Amino acid sequence: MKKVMFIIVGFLGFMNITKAATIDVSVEKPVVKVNEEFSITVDVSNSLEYTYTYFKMDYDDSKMQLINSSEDCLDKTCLIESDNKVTLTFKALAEGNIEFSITGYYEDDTAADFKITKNIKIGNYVLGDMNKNDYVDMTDILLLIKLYFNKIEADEYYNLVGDLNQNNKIDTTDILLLIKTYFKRV
Ligand SMILES: [Ca+2]
Ligand SMILES: [Ca+2]
Repeated sequence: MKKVMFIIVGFLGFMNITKAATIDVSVEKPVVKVNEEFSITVDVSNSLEYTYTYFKMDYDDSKMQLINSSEDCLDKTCLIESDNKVTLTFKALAEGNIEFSITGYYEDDTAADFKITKNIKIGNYVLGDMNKNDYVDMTDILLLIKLYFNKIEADEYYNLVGDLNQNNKIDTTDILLLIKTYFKRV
């Protein structure tokens, strides 16, 4: 009997852990260029029992700045009551690696028992921009395909901007991601 109780308590404990991980944070691009705008989406729609009423963000505001949001945000605090998704638009201000984190808060101002951290890299190039014209175009796709098949010579710049999935090599996923980026833009 004792054993069964332990199993039940253990299972309930596991359920609680699963429930806690309910805020989803996705960053639009792994690398952005200085002055480029990018979005971060905070999504609680997968939450089994949504109870957070607001969340607080933490990031270096000398490197990125919030310029727009789909919900009310003030001083890095955003309401997330009415909608299950908040889209935040930022502008990259200076080069560097930024830690962006979010903590959910309950109505009585106590913090939820977790924090989500994402890394954002602000560089001096547009990801996927092989021909250096500051945006993703058809020529970039062709150049990346050529690079993949060794038809053009690899260099530091190509390897940097062509690595869309950030795994330190040029692979077919990079080509697919660049095609996706291109069609999203046109
Ligand atoms: Ca380009
Ligand atoms: Ca890659």
